[in-house]
Amino acid sequence: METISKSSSWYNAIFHDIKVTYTTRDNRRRVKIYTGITYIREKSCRYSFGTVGNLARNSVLSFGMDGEYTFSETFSVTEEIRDSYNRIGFIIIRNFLDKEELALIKKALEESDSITKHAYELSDGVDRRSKMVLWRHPGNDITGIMARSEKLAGSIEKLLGHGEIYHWGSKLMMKEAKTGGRHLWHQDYGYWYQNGCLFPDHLTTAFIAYDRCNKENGCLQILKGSHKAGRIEHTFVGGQTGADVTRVEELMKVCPLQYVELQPGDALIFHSNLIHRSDKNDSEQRRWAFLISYNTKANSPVISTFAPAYVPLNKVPTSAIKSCSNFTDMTGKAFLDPKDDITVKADA
Ligand SMILES: O=C(O)CCC(=O)C(=O)O
Ligand SMILES: [Fe+2]
Repeated sequence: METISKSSSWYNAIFHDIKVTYTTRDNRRRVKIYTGITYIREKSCRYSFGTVGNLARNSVLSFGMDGEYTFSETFSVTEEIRDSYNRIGFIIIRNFLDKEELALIKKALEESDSITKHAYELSDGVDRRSKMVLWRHPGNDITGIMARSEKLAGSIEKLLGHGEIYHWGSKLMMKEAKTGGRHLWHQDYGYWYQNGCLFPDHLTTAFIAYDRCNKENGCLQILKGSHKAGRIEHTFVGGQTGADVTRVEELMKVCPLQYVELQPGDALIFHSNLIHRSDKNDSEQRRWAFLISYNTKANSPVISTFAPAYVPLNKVPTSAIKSCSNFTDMTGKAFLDPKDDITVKADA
């Protein structure tokens, strides 16, 4: 998110879907969203000053992408954040994990093999394989504490607004340099439907960047607002479940494609019907990311599959992440053996 003061030259620029945050003279914080392309000329800039009116003398205007926020100690899910999520199907929270938290997670992922030894690969339907580790329950190690933390689980509970949430599943997506595979266009609810969850609005995923994610190393791509299209038909393509290609092509004409470029620690939280994909990784940069998914107690599956029925999450305070010293004991996580997953073909 770009923060630009009233005096700096932020005019003569083109923005796509911007959010303008400003302070009025009577010190109230206001937010305006301009969808589509906004060309800010010096003139129209005065005009927006005019329309927003009564700007405080030293007001700071923040221009950010629609749905983008920054984490701070005072961060909480506001009505504005919920509105963004419901309108466009996702939000981005920059700096969600700080350097200290990332360094602790590194101990579990790179200084021990207690998570990565459970990795397996699935064909991407073309010529690459996607490497990942899946687990059903959070457990008590640093990655589980993160998933159960007030800042993640508490925020998601508020964002969904459908009562108590629980851990639906976590993935460490290990998109390796030079070899990492693609993910085809899909909705997560395309396969979670098969796990017997009735309401897509009750399911969401936090994609948390562990490495930097950019176009070069296959960052996530999303079709903004596509969650409003409902569930699209999905079929097997290679080892993965992919959304009906013709329907996706039509939706691409009306739902803008957005590359979600993230720095380590940034989080994207997206609706289970938001259509997304990612490219193979031809770059020298590894792209590892966590995908932590949640469901609500009220939406516990009506059939029995490998996916967990409601079990309390046991939230912990955010400070528990930094005080966690368990980087190796993965008891209770229930790592997935792909042979148990009815929505993928492990041997494809
Ligand atoms: O990590 C990625 O690029 C996409 C993964 C994904 O969408 C999924 O596992 O459902
Ligand atoms: Fe997905």
